[in-house]
Amino acid sequence: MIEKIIKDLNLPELLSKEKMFDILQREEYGFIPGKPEKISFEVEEDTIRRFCAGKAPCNKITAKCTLNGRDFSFPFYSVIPNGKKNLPFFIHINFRPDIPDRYMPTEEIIDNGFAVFSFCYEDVTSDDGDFTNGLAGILFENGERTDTDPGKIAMWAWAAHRVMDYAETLGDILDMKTSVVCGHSRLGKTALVTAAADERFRFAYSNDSGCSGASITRDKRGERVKDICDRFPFWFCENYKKYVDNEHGMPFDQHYLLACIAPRKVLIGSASEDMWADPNAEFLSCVAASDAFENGFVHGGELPKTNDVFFEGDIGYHLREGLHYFSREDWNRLIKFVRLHR
Ligand code: GTR
Repeated sequence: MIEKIIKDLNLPELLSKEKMFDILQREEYGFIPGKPEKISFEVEEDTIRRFCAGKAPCNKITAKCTLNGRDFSFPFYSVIPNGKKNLPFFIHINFRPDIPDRYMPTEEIIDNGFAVFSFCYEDVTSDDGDFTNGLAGILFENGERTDTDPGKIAMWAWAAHRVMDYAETLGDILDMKTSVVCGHSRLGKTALVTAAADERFRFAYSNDSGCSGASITRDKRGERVKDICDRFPFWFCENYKKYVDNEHGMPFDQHYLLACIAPRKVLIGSASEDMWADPNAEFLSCVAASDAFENGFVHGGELPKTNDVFFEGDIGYHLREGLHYFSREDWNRLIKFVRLHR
């Protein structure tokens, strides 16, 4: 049944990672800005006093970058269990700078033996059409973009790369082979772009990322390219507008984004009541990207049912019950997937 659905979608065939990621950047997200010429980190220790009862201090770190000869800084946070080595870790791209946060049960993450870094996406650049502030303001004269210049998702992904630059400075405290980037919704889209662009991320987790994220766009229910370009054109490059009401004309679909992360691991999370994102379309992307992975997607051969968990392959999928939200249940499943594939 799944094979027939996939066949009828007439998806573009998988290409080399370089070709696919070039198309995605040119037509959808814009080209991710380059590495900063210079970067340094300023660390404020114990930002939240007695955090986690002293088990895991929370530090606030400022990344100080020079890019295109101009200075740009943004804050992020680390919570790292004391006295441990070789810790698996998350880089969580979040909606808020709060620690803990309703999308980030920090103490439980720590208790599971992980370290966690996070930043608030709007501390990098605003979530709107203003291209004169934050990182956007450093990149563009007068806030004007060409057709392939980065949208906001590409800029938030760039910031996640800078957090990884910091993680690399911590020596044997972290297990660099178990680095996970994760995010919810628009930031789930961002997590996938982050990992597609940078092989230092060994795992990517997209939670309810839907349209222009994990979901196959062709014949998708809920949000369409038109809806997202009407409300959030600034998340993408200008070229993406060409595909409004022209989804079958796209020389790519979202399975390219997942395939770009191979041979590393990807987990896609859906929520049963999130029809705007479309759980079936998120599942179909995993099926369509499967061949790019050494151990492809292992599933039940039918469209997913609530509480299905398919963790065997290098690309995994789960369908949680409930609404559009990054819940503890999602985190617990993500932790399980990472442990299984570590
Ligand atoms: C919605 C948007 C989705 C999703 C979500 C979010 O309004 O249409 O694509 O990204 O926002 O980020 O919360």
